Amino acid sequence: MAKAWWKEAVVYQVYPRSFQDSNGDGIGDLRGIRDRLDYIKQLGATVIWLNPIYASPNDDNGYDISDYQAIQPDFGTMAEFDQLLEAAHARGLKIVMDLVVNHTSDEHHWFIESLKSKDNPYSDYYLWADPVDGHAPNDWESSFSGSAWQYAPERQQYYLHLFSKKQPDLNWREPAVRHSVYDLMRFWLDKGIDGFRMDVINFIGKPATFDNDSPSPINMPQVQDYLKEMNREVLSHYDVMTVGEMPGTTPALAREYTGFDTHELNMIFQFQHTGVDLDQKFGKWVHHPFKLTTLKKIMDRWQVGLDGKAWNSLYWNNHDQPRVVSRFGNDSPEFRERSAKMLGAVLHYQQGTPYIYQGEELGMTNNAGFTKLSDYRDIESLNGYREWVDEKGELTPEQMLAGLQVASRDNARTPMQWGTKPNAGFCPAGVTPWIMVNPNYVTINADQEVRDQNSVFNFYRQMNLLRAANPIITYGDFTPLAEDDEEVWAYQRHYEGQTLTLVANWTARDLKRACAATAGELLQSNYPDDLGETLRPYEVKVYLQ
Ligand code: TEU
Ligand code: CA
Repeated sequence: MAKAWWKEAVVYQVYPRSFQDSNGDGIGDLRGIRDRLDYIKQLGATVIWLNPIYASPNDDNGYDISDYQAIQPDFGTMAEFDQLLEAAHARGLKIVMDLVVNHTSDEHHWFIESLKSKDNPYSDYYLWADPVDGHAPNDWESSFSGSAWQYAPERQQYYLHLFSKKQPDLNWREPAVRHSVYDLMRFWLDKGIDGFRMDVINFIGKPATFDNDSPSPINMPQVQDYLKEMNREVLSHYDVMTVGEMPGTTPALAREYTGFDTHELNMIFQFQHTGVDLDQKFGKWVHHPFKLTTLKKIMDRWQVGLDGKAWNSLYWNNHDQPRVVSRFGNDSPEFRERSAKMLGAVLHYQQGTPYIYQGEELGMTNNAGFTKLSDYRDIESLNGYREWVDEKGELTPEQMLAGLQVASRDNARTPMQWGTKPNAGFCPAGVTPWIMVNPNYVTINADQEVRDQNSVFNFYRQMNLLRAANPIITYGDFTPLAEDDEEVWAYQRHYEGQTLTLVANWTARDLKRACAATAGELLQSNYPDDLGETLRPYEVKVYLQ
């Protein structure tokens, strides 16, 4: 398999709002990120992905962009961005930016113009449709509750918004839209950034007309034409990495979007594994226990299905997902660290580029103490409550609040826990952060974990060092083991005559398994010794032979 720097990368995701406040307004900022670059370097990550930092009215925390070539004032200035990029590059760290071009903010000047009339240069920049019998053209729903159509009296038409009504969808059929996007991409690439994470990029294809028989606007064939054009026009002229965020994809689709010879993207974020515990009807607001075999089968299909043909991204967490140690591990004081390390190893020793979401390397948890609706900030959570409790009345306030505690995106958005100072060192004492700090910062924080050789942080650091030293971790192929086991996750990797074996106990009990027997040199484990076939609670062992 051809080598590439983005295959060997370890990406650290920074959610700028919640990373480090440098000027005492309770909001993380670019200076704050710059001040913490050495921490990211020490962890052994090689690439930083920044969530959107562009000018935005903040209806969806920056995913509603009003100017792609300006910095959100809360975060700083363009000069500070340039300094951040330079400081990162000086440390050998690359920076990947979020590219949000399925939609803009309704306050972007393209939309302001588009709204004015049906015959101006921006009229067709968005997806406008005439009312049908006084109603929206079809029954599509927004990801953030309610209809995906909003009536605009100015044009006496509806516009499409697959997310908030302040996030109108762009019309990619219009060449001027595509070329405007390519221009803004070049603006950032010419500054020297190292790639893009592309927001819901498989949603950009849309049907030419809208009615109730319109095909789903996800994974339409046009998406591939647009991505090939984008690659030809822009990406192929730079040495950058690309990762497309793509809900609703399968390994077969991923082979098309990211195949080594298809000239679209390097890798995608898929969502099959993050769907295992969701409800058919209520989605993320009602959680179900899931079988380990279901989760393993999904991951195995991606591993085997892409091997040699396309490239996987590996993630448990991001700014949209609840904290993995609370979701798939065990966040009780007894098992939090062990299970956080086990989850990290199970993910990072698979084939693909791993993504670490800020705080994951500390084993940060859900449940910051959000008990009432006003503790939440996220539009998806607030709209979800309105839909299921206030409008449909199908969940009680207690049920919905319980659902939010488990699944709200705000679980991942609480401030980074740097130390034991008030506000966890995220912002100065006496300042109210934009969202609550998890009170467990007193025991879970970076200062302590960096010093403690047995911490989750140092386990992640060790994984990154081992990856850099052992090409089998990046390039080895993948064979699942113990596929029908409901308690143990095990697999092997092979590369140039070497075999790497991982065995992990997903339970809080001792287990005995033949596949856990010593298999070469113990490369990494979350216990100080090796009991062979006996696996202790959440034990993970990685052997190299
Ligand atoms: O998310 C897209 C997406 O489909 C989901 O993960 C969604 O955010 C939600 O959690 C479904 O329950 C991307 C961004 O990552 C997200 O933060 C934005 O809100 C969204 O696009 C719109 O730009
Ligand atoms: Ca600030």
